[in-house]
Amino acid sequence: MTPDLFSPIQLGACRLKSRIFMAPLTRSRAGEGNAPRALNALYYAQRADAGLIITEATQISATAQGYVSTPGIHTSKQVEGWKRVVDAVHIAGGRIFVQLWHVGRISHPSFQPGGGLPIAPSAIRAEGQTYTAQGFKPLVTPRALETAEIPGVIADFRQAALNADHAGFDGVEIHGANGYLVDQFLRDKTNHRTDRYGGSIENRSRFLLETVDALVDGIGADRIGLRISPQNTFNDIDDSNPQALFNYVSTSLSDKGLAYLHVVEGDLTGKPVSPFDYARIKNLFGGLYIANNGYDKPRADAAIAQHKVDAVAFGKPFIANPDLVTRFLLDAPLSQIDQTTLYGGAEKGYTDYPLLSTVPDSVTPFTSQCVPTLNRMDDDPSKTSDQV
Ligand code: 8OZ
Repeated sequence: MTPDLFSPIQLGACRLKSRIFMAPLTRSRAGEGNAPRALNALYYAQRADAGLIITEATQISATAQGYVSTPGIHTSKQVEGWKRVVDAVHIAGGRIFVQLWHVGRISHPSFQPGGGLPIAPSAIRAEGQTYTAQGFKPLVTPRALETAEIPGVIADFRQAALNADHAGFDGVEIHGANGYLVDQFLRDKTNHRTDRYGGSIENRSRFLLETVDALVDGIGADRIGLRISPQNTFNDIDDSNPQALFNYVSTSLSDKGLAYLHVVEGDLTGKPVSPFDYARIKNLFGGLYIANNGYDKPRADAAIAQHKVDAVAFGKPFIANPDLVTRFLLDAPLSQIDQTTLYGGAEKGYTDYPLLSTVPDSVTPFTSQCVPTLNRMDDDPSKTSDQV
């Protein structure tokens, strides 16, 4: 049978009910201490019909934040908040991965411990602004990480994955896209290092590959996905040869057994892009390929039927349509997003988008299932980091 968006799929340890995934979406509505709150649990539970939810980008450490009110997963309060989100999604029959994020240079001293400079592979300022508690502020020239500091940042990613496991997440997605820290190491516009983390493609990929290995060691490969955006120039990032870079990354990941590779295709800024062979990335990686950026239902179904992609992550459609899966099934019209309520605030434009008023008895034939977490830490506090 030809697969389509509604064909179940095995993703790592999870049997997912459909190939309609919810893409990570920054909404800047975390509670006190950047901890998820009841409102966030409701928002995600409303969208639990997705085959898989990938949460909004979530900072892994105190230096990882770059925007106001984004959630973290490095304090005990944040992990407790996420537990409630995960439980709500599971009770509603959904499955959920958390996106692990370090913004690198896309930050501001007001987010940094002691008001220090943001960290990055190289001391190169990004053109642009970020939204702080005091409004929009220009990005600053970051501080280049010392070689000896890099294992500590990788350890923060690993600890965040362990914290995610503790919160009950079905898995994690490494945010390697959109010009944040991992992407800043990968691409040659932002990485001018002369140590073993800079220069050649192999060296620029080292930070990502060491991070993947640390997470595999922590929670197991089949619970780890990676998001990349080879052609994206959002956040003032670029590369002189993205095809060669991401061919190497895909090949290097091919024997690691990861759950999936999630690819933002094209450029989020809307700039025209040069030809790029995404099929080659899929083939070299060899595992599940999740596509994202501007897909609608017909295009997604066609790409799945032609085996160009295994699943599609939908972003904006999931903001305005908590029942997107039902609407796709019924070919019902979609609500449009309200641009003014994308970031910050509370219920308005977040948990108050309408559902269809009439829904058939059974729209999702079964729920997604994951095998019990293999490496779940028990409740012995000595097994958790001092951050949790
Ligand atoms: C929009 C606004 C703030 C952050 C990304 C985490 O691009 C983001 C983001 C998007 O991945």
